[in-house]
Amino acid sequence: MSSDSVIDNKRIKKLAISKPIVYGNTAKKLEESARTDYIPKEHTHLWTVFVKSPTINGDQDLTKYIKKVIFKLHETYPNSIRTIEQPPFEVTETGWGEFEINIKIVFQDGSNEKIINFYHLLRLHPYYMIPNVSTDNGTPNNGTNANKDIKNTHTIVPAFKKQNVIAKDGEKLKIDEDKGHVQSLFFDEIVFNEPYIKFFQHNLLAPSILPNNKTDAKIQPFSRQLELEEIKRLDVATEEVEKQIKEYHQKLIDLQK
Ligand code: SLL
Repeated sequence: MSSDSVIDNKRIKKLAISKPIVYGNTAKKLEESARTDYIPKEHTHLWTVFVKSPTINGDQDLTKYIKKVIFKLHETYPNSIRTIEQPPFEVTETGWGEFEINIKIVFQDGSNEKIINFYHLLRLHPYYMIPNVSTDNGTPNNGTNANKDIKNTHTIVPAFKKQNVIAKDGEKLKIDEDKGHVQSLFFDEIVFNEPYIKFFQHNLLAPSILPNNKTDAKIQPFSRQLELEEIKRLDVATEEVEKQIKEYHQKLIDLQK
């Protein structure tokens, strides 16, 4: 072994590189007329589940470090394990039901990174879950006109027409009820902790640049502009909370008097 490869196989201590990633699904209702011989009558939706890059270079960036993505569908699907070895890392299918899709991201050889394993709930319908919040009298607040789910810890509420809503855990849910379109997106980051020098140099070194503006919001709604807008909203919210704390603090002092 040459001294070069000994160095190549060293990890870079204390370095963490993060790469942005977007995953989720789009779905649209299938008109009955569209259900041809190839599409069974009971299949009500056409959907695509994907892992993609929100950066300017898009999936070209992803292939630097992602070798393949494995989507495990519900067992009602034939060949339910779908391995995608080149971009776009996606699976398009038709079906009738929502289910958890298991997604595994496998990294390029030489990275020595463990497989990332997670789940995405395939969304076909314009509904989302909100956690039940206890009201002052201790009874759970189920919202109006809402159905309770079995565990009674979440309430299912219809999402508003044509809206972008942040549902639970940062899910970006986009709905166009008239057209029967639903989009459920998650933005996340893959963190490479103490990467190998060679892998870092060949596969991770190029910066991952988010697009500047929202012009391509239809394809992927994550951009530096939106990030800045969100930071501003957070600043406003923080200020408001601080103001309220001060007010309550004053009230408390007055009451004590
Ligand atoms: C449900 N627990 O009952 C879920 C299961 C399964 C979805 C959903 C079938 C596709 C096919 C399909 O859409 N499965 O027949 O090829 O809602």
